[in-house]
Amino acid sequence: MIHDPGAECMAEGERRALQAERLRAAVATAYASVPFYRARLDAARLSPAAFAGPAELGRLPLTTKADLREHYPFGLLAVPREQLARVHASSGTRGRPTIAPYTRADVDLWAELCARSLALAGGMPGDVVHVAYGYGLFTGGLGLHYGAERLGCTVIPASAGQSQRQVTLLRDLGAVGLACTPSYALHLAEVAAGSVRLRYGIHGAEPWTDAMRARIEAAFGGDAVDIYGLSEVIGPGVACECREAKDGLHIQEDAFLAEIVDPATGAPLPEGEVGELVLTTLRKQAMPLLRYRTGDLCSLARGTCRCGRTTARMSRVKGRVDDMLIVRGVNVFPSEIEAVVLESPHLAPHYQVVLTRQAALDHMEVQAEWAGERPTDDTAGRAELAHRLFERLGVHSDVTIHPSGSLPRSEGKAVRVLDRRGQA
Ligand code: DLL
Repeated sequence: MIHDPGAECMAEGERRALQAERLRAAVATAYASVPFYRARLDAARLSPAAFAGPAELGRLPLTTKADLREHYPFGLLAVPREQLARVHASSGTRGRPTIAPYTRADVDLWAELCARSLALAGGMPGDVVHVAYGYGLFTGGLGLHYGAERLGCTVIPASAGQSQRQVTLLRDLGAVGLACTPSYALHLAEVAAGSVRLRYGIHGAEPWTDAMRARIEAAFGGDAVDIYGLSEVIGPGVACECREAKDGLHIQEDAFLAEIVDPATGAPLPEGEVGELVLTTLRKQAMPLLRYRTGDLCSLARGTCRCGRTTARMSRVKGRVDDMLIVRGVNVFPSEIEAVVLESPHLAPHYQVVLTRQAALDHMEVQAEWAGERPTDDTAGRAELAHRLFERLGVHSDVTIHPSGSLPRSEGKAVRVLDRRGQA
């Protein structure tokens, strides 16, 4: 089921024209209502009246998280504060929170985009949808909640935590859809031990891999799709995979203009290349963002999808620009470590990476967990994992494999990396 075929299956030319019109309007509004953007555009000698649209996108200055921090909390509003219906905030723990303000129309748009996402996952009106993303300032819980209501579902606002009770509710209330982070889905799967069957899961807010998808789908029996978003831009619902193809996340292009740039230089990259995702909001009122650097690494693909949608698709997020680990000079993404760990049927889908410095050299330890009984002699198992990690990453790591159930489990975004290199 496609929730809004008009928006999601638009002909390419028609979409380009719509985006051009909305982009020009967004630039004009930002210039007229946000002093920060007026100063930026003036400095770039760019007059909204003369702005030609997407062809000239590269002339618009990039906006960064630092700009948001600098104008904390309400310095980038394009409407009077009284017109805000809601404020969420990012889950970041470093420094000031990043504020996500919404007008009533923004909340409405967000609900619409999350309804489209649930439909992408295979959701239908009448479904029981269990939302186990955190409720509160984090956008996951309320975003999917409003989306499921908009689609006409029965929503169970479980929020995160109390996993045993979650499993009881999932079973007793007959949920067919589960919304939570992929790491929490795996934990719930463990607690449910095969007692919960689902039609679909809609998982995001942190990077994950196809190997992890396979584990989640095997545990619950349904489709597990990837949903992407960030608080600053709107929350979940910016993009979502379709259950038919699971081949990239459909970007809601009537609401966002997506580009990929070189994270080092900010220069636009050709289609298909991996770089940093940059988003411009085309319909947001409270805090319109022009060319916002998400910090997320992915690539874009165009063309009609098997599901019938024509929207551009972003690849899974490979990691964040600032999450890339540099270990002895080698670039390492935690997602690559995950892929290697999950290739082994003897290991559980839980892992952690600990970085330390030993004799002035980076030292990486990968901690994994046995899926079942620990073998009496685990030397071969450890050597095998260390070898496969070296083949994939090009850098040596020590491997520890803990007994089943001993690594920490996450209820929200999983903490995969403990970087202790700065500590004495
Ligand atoms: O995580 C919004 C969200 C909630 C998305 C529920 C999906 C589901 P923030 O807390 O502001 O918002 O964090 C945004 O999380 O820039 C990415 O780095 C990361 N992220 C979000 N979705 C994905 C995903 C929410 N599907 C930041 N894959 C983003 C990988 C993701 N990373």
